[in-house]
Amino acid sequence: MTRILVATRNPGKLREFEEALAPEGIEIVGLDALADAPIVRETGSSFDENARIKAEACSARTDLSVLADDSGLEVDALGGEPGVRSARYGGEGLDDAGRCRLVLEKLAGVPRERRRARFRCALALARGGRTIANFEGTVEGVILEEPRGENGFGYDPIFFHEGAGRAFAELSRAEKRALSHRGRALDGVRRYWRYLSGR
Ligand code: ITT
Repeated sequence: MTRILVATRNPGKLREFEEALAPEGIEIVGLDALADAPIVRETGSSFDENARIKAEACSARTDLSVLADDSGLEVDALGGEPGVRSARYGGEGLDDAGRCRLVLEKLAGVPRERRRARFRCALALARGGRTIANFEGTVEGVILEEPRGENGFGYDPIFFHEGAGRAFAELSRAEKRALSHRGRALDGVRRYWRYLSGR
């Protein structure tokens, strides 16, 4: 069993990592396993850069391989916002539901054909303070008029996937994994891991 530390404080992300990587024989440990976890400022201007910043800072403090995720929602009609600010959109006072409401308010009156959006996920794999591989995944969708569904986290209730015909928050975890930005990026991690282990 290989252990990888996933450098996230987001429980929704952590669960998705565990479920995608367990079948590969990879055991995920969270940031709690790091006695002096660094406070990382996400100062990068891209998802990729922020994933590297998080992965490198944490991997400098452990012998384990570290995977970090930076992800978010880009809404075309909002010029790509919330983008790299997805987790803090609207300020510290808002929770996931509040951030979803804010996006819906900003899109009030915008017709469906102009509500295109995508989730992006950048993953960085680091050892000893250096990034050794990067992975990314994207999924296209449309922002709904009202939140739908109870599953997932973040902006899942307002993100409609046209192929599935449902909001991400209406999908099971396995269904979301098969379609999502993070699922696709994690497919890259799985392939890389199999290659490294000669499978
Ligand atoms: P860590 O930095 O500790 O990993 P975080 O939540 O702050 O956790 P990010 O800076 O990468 O992570 O912000 C990503 C935000 O984008 C996240 O808080 C959600 O609001 C949103 N997001 C990312 N992936 C999502 C998904 O699969 N479904 C819904 N929202 C998602």
